[in-house]
Formats: sequence, C-alpha cells, structure tokens
Amino acid sequence: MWKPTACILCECNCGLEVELGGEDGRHLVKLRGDKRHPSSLGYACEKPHRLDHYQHGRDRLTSPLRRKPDGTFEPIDWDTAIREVAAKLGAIRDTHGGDTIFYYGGGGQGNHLPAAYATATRRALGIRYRSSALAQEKTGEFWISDRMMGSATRADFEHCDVGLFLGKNPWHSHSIPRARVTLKEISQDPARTLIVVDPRRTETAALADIHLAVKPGTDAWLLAALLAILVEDARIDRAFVDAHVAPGELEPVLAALRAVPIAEACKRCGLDEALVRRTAAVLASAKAFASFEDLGVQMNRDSTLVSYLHRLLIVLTGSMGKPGTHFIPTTMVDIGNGESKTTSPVTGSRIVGGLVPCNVIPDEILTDHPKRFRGMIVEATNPAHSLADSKRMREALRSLETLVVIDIAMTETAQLAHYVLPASTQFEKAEATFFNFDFPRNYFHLRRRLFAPTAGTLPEAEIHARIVEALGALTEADLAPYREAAQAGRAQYSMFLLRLLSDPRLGGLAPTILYRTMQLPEELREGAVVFGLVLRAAMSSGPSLARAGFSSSPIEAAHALFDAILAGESGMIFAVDEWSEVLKRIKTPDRKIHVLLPDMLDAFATLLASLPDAPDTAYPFVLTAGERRSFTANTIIRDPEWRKKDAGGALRINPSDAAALGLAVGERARLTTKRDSVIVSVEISDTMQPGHVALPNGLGLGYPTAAGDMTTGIAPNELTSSEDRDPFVGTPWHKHVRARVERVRG
Ligand SMILES: Nc1nc2c(c(=O)[nH]1)N[C@H]1C(S)=C(S)[C@@H](COP(=O)(O)OP(=O)(O)OC[C@H]3O[C@@H](n4cnc5c(=O)[nH]c(N)nc54)[C@H](O)[C@@H]3O)O[C@H]1N2
Ligand SMILES: Nc1nc2c(c(=O)[nH]1)N[C@H]1C(S)=C(S)[C@@H](COP(=O)(O)OP(=O)(O)OC[C@H]3O[C@@H](n4cnc5c(=O)[nH]c(N)nc54)[C@H](O)[C@@H]3O)O[C@H]1N2
Ligand code: SF4
Ligand SMILES: [Mo]
Repeated sequence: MWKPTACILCECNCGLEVELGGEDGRHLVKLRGDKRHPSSLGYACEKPHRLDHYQHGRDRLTSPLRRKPDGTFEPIDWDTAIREVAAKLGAIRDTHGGDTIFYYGGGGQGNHLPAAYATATRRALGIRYRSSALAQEKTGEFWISDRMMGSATRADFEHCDVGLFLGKNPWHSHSIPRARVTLKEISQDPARTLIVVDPRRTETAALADIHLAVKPGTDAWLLAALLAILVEDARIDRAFVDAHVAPGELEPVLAALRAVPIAEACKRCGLDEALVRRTAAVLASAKAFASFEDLGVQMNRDSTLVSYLHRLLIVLTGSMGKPGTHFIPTTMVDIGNGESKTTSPVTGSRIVGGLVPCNVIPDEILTDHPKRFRGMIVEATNPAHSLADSKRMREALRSLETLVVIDIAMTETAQLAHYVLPASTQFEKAEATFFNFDFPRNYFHLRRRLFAPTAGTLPEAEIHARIVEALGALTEADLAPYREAAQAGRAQYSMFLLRLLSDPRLGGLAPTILYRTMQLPEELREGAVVFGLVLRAAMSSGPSLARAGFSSSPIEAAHALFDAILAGESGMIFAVDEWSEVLKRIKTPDRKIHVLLPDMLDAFATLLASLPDAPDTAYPFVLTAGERRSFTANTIIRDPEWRKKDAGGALRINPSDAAALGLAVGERARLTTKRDSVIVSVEISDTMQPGHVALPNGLGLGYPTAAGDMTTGIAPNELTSSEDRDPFVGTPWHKHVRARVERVRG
C-alpha cells in the first residue's frame, strides 16, 4: 500500500508516496512523487529514491549515550540521561545565568517541529542566545529585506517572462517548486528569458538564454553595472518608485549609481559590456521579472552589499506585486525575520532574526569572558562539520562544560558531546513542512508517521517535554486544567490556550503543554504544536484563511483549519492571497520601501574605490568549498552508498588548469588553503572557469563499514576559516576560498 509522506532532502519537501516493505515492514521500498501534494504535484528529483539509506543508516543511534572520561561513550537509560542533562544544564543556569547556555539548530531541510518544541526547553533554562544554519547563509538577505520592506520576499518563476538566478543552481538545489519543469519551460519559450549569473556553466546556466559567467566574487560589480545602465538609459519604473518608495530616498541612490564607471565595472566582473547592456535592456523591458539570490553570492565577498543591490534591482524595475514578480507570502511560521536589535554577548556581533552569526560561535566560547557560552544544546544539525573552520569549531565544542546533541545518527558533533540523545527519524514521528512560500495559494503539509519509533529513540517533542519536566518548570498540577479543558472539547481548550499564550510563567511552555494535553491520533501526536501556530495564523491572517475556506470567527477558523491539516495527508491549501495585497504587506513603519541605507551606500562607495585584486601567487585559485550536486543533500544521508554519481566528491577543475598542472583524468591532487592541505580526486570539467575550482558540500562524513570507519570525500570546512566572513552579518565566504592546487607526484 502506498502511504503519503514527503522527501526530507531539501527544503522543497516534495510530496512522496512510499511503499513499505522488508522483513519488518519498516523499509522504504518504493518511492514516487505524490500527485496530490498541492505544490510538488507529483514531482520528485533523483535524490529520494534511496531514502531508506536515511532510515536505516548504520550509524543510527538507539540509546542515549554518556561520554566517559576516556572519551568513549557508554549507553545509559532515558531516565538517567534526562535527569543528568537537566541537572548539568540547570547548574550552569543557576551559577552563570541561562544566557551562558546556547541553543543551535532545531531542524534541517525537513524536520522543523523540534525547533518549536525546543522553545519550551529554552524557556525553562532561561536560554537567551540561539542560532541555526540560516545564520551562515540567509541573514544578510533577511536584514536588508527587513530594513527595505519590513519583510522577506519570494519570486513567482512559474509566471515570469524574465527569470534571474544569482549564484544559484536550481537544477540541482531546487528551492522553488518543481524546479526542473519550470526551468525548462522558461528556457524553451522564445518569449521568456532565463538569466543565470554563475562563474560555472552549471546545469541551470546551460539552459539559460543569457549566462553571465562572472569572475568569482565579483557579483557586486555586475549588479553595479546593471543598475547604472538602467539609470543612464532612464529605464527605471518611475510610476512604481513614486508610488512605493519613501519620498526623498531615490535621488541619493541614483547619484551613487551614476558614479559607477560602467566599462570598468564590466571589466572587473570579467564580462563583455555589450552582454551586460543587453541584459539590462532585457530586465528593463520585462513584463514580469522574478529573481532569486542564493549561496553563490550569500557565501561570498560583499554578500550583504550584493543583497542590497539585488533588492534595488527588484525595486527599480518595479518587480513586485504582479504575477511573475516578487511577493510576500502568508506563512504559518515567520522564517525570514530580519530584525536586528541585539548583539552577541562576547564579540558584540549583530544578531539578525534572533540568530547569532555562525562564524563567531567559536569566539563566543573560546574566551575567559564571564558571559561566554558554557553549555550548548545542538539539535538536528551537525555544526562540527557544517560550520566554517571545523578545527576551531571542534576545539570550541570540546571546551564546553556540557554539550548535549540530539540527533538520529552518530555525527561529527555527537562525537564531541557529553550526552547524545537519540531522536526518532522523520518517518517515525509526525513532521511538518515549514519552508513553504507558495503564492497566491500557500499550502501546509503535516506528515503522519509511517511507523513507530525505533526502540531506544524518542521524538524531540517527548525529549523536550521530559527535560522541561525534569527541570521542574512544568508539573502535573500545571497540566491538569488543560487536560480537563481538552476533555471538555475543542472550544474550551482553545479558550484556555489563548489565555495561556499571555501567561508570564507558562506561556513560553505552550508547545509542551499542547503536546502533553492535546488529544491526537498516535500517528499525528507531534503535530500538537501546530495547533498553536494555527491559532496565531487565524488571528493574523484572517482574510487569507477565509479565501481558503476557513472563515467565520478566528477560533472557528482555527478549528476548521486544524482539522483540515490533520485530514490533509498529502498537504492542503491554507491561505489564498491576491496579488493586489502584496504591496500592502510592506511592514516598514511608514509602509514605504526604503532604498536609502547609508551603511550600504558607504560599502558601495568603498567597492567602487577599491583596486582590482592583485594576483595571489601563494594561492592562485578560488575554491568554491561546497557546491550542490546531483547526489549531495547536506549531511542528511551519511551512507556513501546512497550516491549514484560522483561518489567520491571530486574537485572540479578547468582543462587548461589541469593541463598546466600536469593533471590527467582520474589523478589526484593536493589542495591547500591557509587552513589545511588535503588530497582530492579530480574531475576535469570545461564547465569551470580557469582559476576556479569546486568541491561538493556534504562529503567527508565518517561512516562505519565492515573494515572500520571510512571517510568518503573532503569535508569542505576543514579548508575554511571562521574569520573569512561578511563584515555586517558574519556570513562565511565559502564560495571564495583562496587555494593552491598541485600535482601529487609518485
Ligand atoms: N542537491 C542538493 N540540493 C540542495 C542541497 C544539497 O545539499 N544538495 N542543499 C539545500 C540548501 S541547505 C541550500 S541553502 C540550497 C543552496 O542552493 P545553491 O545556492 O544553488 O547551492 P550551491 O551549489 O552551493 O551554490 C550555487 C552556485 O553558486 C555558484 N558560485 C560560486 N561562486 C560564485 C560567485 O562568485 N558568483 C556567483 N554568482 N555564483 C557563484 C556555484 O558555481 C554554484 O553553482 O540548496 C538546497 N538544495
Ligand atoms: N563549506 C560549506 N559549508 C556549508 C555549506 C556550503 O555550501 N559550504 N552549506 C551550508 C548550508 S546552506 C547549510 S543549510 C548547512 C547544513 O548543515 P547542518 O545545519 O549541519 O544540517 P544538515 O547537514 O542538514 O544536518 C542535519 C542533521 O540532522 C540529523 N537529522 C536528520 N533527521 C533528524 C531528525 O528527525 N531529528 C534530529 N534530531 N536530527 C535529525 C542528521 O543526522 C544530521 O546530523 O551546511 C552549511 N555548510
Ligand atoms: S526537489 Fe528536494 S524535496 Fe523534492 S524530491 Fe528533490 S531533494 Fe526531495
Ligand atoms: Mo542551506
């Protein structure tokens, strides 16, 4: 029998149908796209077909572990584990303050409910600082979007006539629904133009009408040139700007753009000026321009400045609020929050959207500052592998007084923990898709568990509930009234919950109270916290929900919506919007778009005044440390056998570079950065520019085999340095690591 679920390998979470089998019925035997999923509509790429390698990894954890003084681990029972974890973290809180305990993670590409339940543990421990992988990729974009528009935007590629991908390869990385279908449609339609900005001729670039193969790390120059040409040719959408941009802000920006030396800017990014001018003309005459920036620019030099210039391009072409352009979706959870009000305790780094920049985490630990992080909870993430400078990250994690890791597998980070708590997989509990940003109809997908948890593991909802209870923050007496209200019916329960949300002591524990008291079928139990989200959505997004059929009073809408979510095994539409509303969703205090950001104009002036890069004789190559390929999926599947292509994760290098170095096909090379030197296998590829080399992401994981632990490929962050980061938001420069490549003799 086919059962609905979702793929967990990238943030699209395409709907899947799986057939269970194997001797115990717990194997994912066959998988296919689920046609009933409201966004993926049956689409699936090549990656999920062997998802059983995730469910049945040989390094799955099946018992809580405690580290012994000699560094090895001993299995302990759950009661001991919870008691000791609560005691150790509680002691740090009592002695040094909850602000010295740091929470990192909460979910990867498919498991987002842990983050919701962890808010209760954070509250019980008085944890103030947290972060996640978003603070090493998206915080620059969020911060700029928040200041300009009060909100992040997304783009409608399905209906655009001009689509631009800036430092993004959606053929492999997706991030938009049914990416390959949409890319092919734009590419094949003579009336539509696909533009790709990428130094490499990626699979997406190969489909493009215009491929702007910038020199690595020079996107700010390209955007400067494009914007300057639009200004010079008077191709700005004046009507849009007059209606929506804050008065008086445009002129200083135009003055800055008029100062761009266009020919020089094109030279700096290595592009023919005529091609850049043709691109500007295409953008200016676009009826509907949709654009997406991603890691190629967000993990690169000038990343925050690029996010600003990119947003200027969207605003000055008036590309918001019409089909095929940019929109602000109705979401169940606020993910793209870019507010910045505080700084981190030790380094004083800017905190965006509540997230401490990932690259400064070691500096917040490796110091004698009284407010250094002393305890840490790491959940559903593998920072010892995924954050910059693994050596320094390991040193920092090792020096913590207490490190607790909640994961399904024995990861590089778990190896360093004092306590490892084994979670059930995403097919052994209810989970939900949170990176759903469709418009005008947005969906929600609460997945049912496919089978009961593996013995010895617990879903995070249960782990957090037990920690909160062990800390004494929540007692049976606190829960009793909610249990009674639940018995009395949904209306009574909702009234109690609404009151709970403003309760100063218990409000922050709402996720756990919901989990402990809501009555749900077993295969949906961990979905309890979604009811809290639904109540909030009913209060804040009434009209959008009403158009999706959930009308009447907020409480009734919430009940109907929650029931529909529980029933919608393949996902359901929860919000229907109108394009005419998009510009009314601009949330800046005066509801105008703010294009004048003085710090960004300063950074722009500094860029324009900078000298060209001097040749680097010690490190003549630019290394992209971690690109998405056909069989990479962060570190979600650790078994190298999962990969059908590029199993070893080769270094890609241009044929002329390979020839100059005397490297032949299949040979290995030495790759050196200022941080480390490794031996890599080499793939000679004319998709690479001379001087540019690339390694895939997600490799270099240890995995148990019959012959002992094996590591396949290179862990990219052995080669990166935490100080190589953006000056504004601290995002890493992983796509721009100076490197040397040499032939290995003998
Ligand atoms: N197959 C697969 N898909 C994934 C993932 C995965 O691991 N595997 N991970 C998911 C995650 S977490 C994310 S955040 C997304 C990321 O999705 P993408 O951002 O698309 O991923 P990358 O391949 O890392 O980087 C994109 C491109 O940046 C280019 N680039 C390098 N240097 C420069 C430069 O100087 N300028 C420009 N313009 N481009 C440059 C690279 O050549 C590469 O093609 O993918 C998601 N999807
Ligand atoms: N050099 C370099 N570094 C990079 C990148 C790059 O391009 N270059 N890309 C970066 C990007 S964009 C991202 S998003 C990060 C991703 O890196 P991380 O934030 O570390 O996330 P994942 O690799 O997705 O790891 C997910 C972890 O969750 C565990 N897991 C899976 N399911 C569950 C579950 O249900 N419960 C629990 N508790 N755990 C579970 C997996 O075993 C795994 O250990 O990597 C970043 N690192
Ligand atoms: S696009 Fe992403 S979510 Fe969809 S099947 Fe491929 S890896 Fe899975
Ligand atoms: Mo990511």
